[in-house]
Amino acid sequence: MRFDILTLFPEIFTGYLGQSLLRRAIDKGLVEVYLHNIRDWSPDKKHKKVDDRPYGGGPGMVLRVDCVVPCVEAVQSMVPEPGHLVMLTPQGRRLTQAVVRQLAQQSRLLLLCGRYEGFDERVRLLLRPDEISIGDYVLNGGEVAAMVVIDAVIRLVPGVVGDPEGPQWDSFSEKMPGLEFAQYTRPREYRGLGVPEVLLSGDHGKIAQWRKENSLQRTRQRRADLLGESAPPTPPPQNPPLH
Ligand code: 97T
Repeated sequence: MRFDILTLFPEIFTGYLGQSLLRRAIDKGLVEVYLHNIRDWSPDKKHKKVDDRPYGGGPGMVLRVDCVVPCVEAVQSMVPEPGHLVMLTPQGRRLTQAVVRQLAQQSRLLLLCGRYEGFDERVRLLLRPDEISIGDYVLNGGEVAAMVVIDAVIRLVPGVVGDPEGPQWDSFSEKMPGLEFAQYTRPREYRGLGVPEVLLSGDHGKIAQWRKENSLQRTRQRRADLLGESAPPTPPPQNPPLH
């Protein structure tokens, strides 16, 4: 799978791209990642300006259409097969594991990262990108959101995650509609806290049963919405501390 990242800040990605899982996927030839600096397509040959003040006034700067559109077109034509264009934006459809699965079907993704007050509206009209938001909060730019997309998508590329059974059992996958069960490892006791006896029993049937129940109980308590249920009743307020 090929990713082309279009950004004004390619350096933001270098630490992440050196990270072990992604690095190994790149080294194994399963994933290719290319960085492109939108500034390289600025029509302003002297100052390389990529943004300008909004028509109508107001705060912030807007990314210029005559910079972004030529950049996307040039990157698309770097290889014969055009990629699926994703624009990271708070106005996009929300990223869920179902969306991640859709994106993982593509063999090439272009991730367009904006900054400032956003893109000139004509970028959307001309390029018709798949607009994606990673959640209802404000970021300083699309770069962190693009890393979230890459991180979630590469897990579904065959061979990237060591154990091919791994991603199937991730939360939000078909086999795990709810949250993961509680995990324990050594030591057997820490500060008076032990490990559920069943996990030490070696009885795989019982262990599977415990995990299923633990997973369901946690999902009910924390994310009842995932089970199509309403949220659990909120606990009564605690008494204020006495001084
Ligand atoms: O807040 C943003 C600013 C720029 C680009 C993307 C975002 C964003 O994406 N998902 C949530 C917020």
